[in-house]
Amino acid sequence: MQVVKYVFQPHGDDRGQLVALEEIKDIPFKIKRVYYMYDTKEGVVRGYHAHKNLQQILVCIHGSCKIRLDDGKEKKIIPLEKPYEGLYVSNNMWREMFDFSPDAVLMVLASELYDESDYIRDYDEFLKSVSIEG
Ligand code: T46
Repeated sequence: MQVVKYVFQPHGDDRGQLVALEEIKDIPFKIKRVYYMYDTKEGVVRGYHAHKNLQQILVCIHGSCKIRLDDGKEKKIIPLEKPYEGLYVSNNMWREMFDFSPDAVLMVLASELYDESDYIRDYDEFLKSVSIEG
């Protein structure tokens, strides 16, 4: 599995840092939705699903967390702890988010609007769908 992590350009000066993200230029898709999670309780694991079409970029803009990616053949754990790093998560990729620090804010840039029918929440169904794909 190839893990695609983006390192964004911080525009730093003596006031501090600013990161700007533009669709297509900095992000490989048009951004249709932004959401973020915060105040995640200790020991919580979120996710446990894949998407049929959705592509996303995950940025832990404050604090830290870990992402487990699983393409049906291989699993990888990717720590996110820098506000200028983004993890690309493609469709057909099982994801779990865990180990959130109490101050973690995980922001997600998404290629599609929210659509419950795009979720694959059953792990066996996910394995079947990726094996059919080849
Ligand atoms: C993903 C990972 C990284 C909405 O109403 N609109 C939205 O755009 C989203 C993302 C969620 N919701 C509602 C649906 C649920 O009632 O917010 C609630 C929590 O969503 P969910 O349990 O799906 O959250 P996670 O953290 O398990 O997964 C989320 C995204 O849903 C998912 O697409 O890839 O973050």
